[in-house]
Amino acid sequence: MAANVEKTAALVASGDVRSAARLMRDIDDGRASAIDVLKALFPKTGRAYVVGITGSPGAGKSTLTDRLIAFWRAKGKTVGVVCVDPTSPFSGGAILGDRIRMQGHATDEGVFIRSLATRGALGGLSRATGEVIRVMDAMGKDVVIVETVGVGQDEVDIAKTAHTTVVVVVPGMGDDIQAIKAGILEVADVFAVNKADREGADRTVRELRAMLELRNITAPVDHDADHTMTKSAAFRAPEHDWEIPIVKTVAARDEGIAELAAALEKHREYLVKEGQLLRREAQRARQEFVELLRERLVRHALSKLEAEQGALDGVAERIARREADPYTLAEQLSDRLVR
Ligand SMILES: Nc1nc2c(ncn2[C@@H]2O[C@H](COP(=O)(O)OP(=O)(O)OP(=O)(O)O)[C@@H](O)[C@H]2O)c(=O)[nH]1
Ligand SMILES: [Mg+2]
Repeated sequence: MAANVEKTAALVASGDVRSAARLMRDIDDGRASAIDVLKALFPKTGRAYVVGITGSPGAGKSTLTDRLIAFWRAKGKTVGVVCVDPTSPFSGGAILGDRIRMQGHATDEGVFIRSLATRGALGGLSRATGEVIRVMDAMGKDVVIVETVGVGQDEVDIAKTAHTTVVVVVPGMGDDIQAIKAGILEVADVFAVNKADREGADRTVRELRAMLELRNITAPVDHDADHTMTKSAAFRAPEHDWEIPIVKTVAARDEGIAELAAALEKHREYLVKEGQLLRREAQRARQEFVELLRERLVRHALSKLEAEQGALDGVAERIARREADPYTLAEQLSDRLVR
């Protein structure tokens, strides 16, 4: 192993903020040296407890995160935060908001905050997020919080890779509660009804509870059943006997945070006791491994193609002109790759 790789890995593992920040930049830029450091760090990871916080824009995710940081810091735990914002690659608007919301911890050495937008990383946002989590884990952070705006499949996937996922909802959605994307609801291990200072919080709690109960008693329902039922059926099967808690919070006033943290802790204990922690890790590992493999194989295949048939653009043009067919080309190439 190159001496500088070893040195960087040792610095990151000792919690050095500057080395960690540089490594994360290298990861973003897709540098090969970053992979070497990640390899060296890998045995030092797997200790952090990863919490995903997701929900609609403006639900109060950053404010909640800020309060959770304070709560855990008071208990002597170190915290890493990854803010993932796929929605504003240019303005960085939400990320700016995230940073402002958490700036009280900016000078705390026990807190490391990092933002990620769509930019960068070859393997996409979810892989970059996984790697940043891993760096924080290697740094020795006890808890890593991942904040994502729950708007698309990408973010849902990211949230799913956390040990525990909090879905933040706000009152006043009234009848629209079924309209929350089933994809987001299905990843919830814990619900936070934030902005509980607003009218309708209890109603939202009741609606969520009714929805969860419905989920527990309904087997998959036909698509032509009534709308509500169809949505509920889309939820993932309950994980054995974990009852999804619903916690009311007023993040802006630091209320309900201890209760939320307690619900998270209870879920962590549940995961450990039921062997689910490893299962979730394996799920994440599987996804990551296949992605890595795909990326490498495609890169390998394309360089082989270029060596044999010229640049990809030329090959594509021949396909477009119907001088070659893509099926045969791909078949031949992958056959030779495997051999
Ligand atoms: N009334 C009320 N307002 C809150 C509460 N928590 C957060 N807010 C406010 O809601 C607004 C959005 O809060 P954020 O924490 O930035 O929400 P977010 O979900 O991180 O937003 P994005 O990252 O942009 O999706 C801010 O103005 C907060 O002050 C709460 O409990 N009650
Ligand atoms: Mg935010």
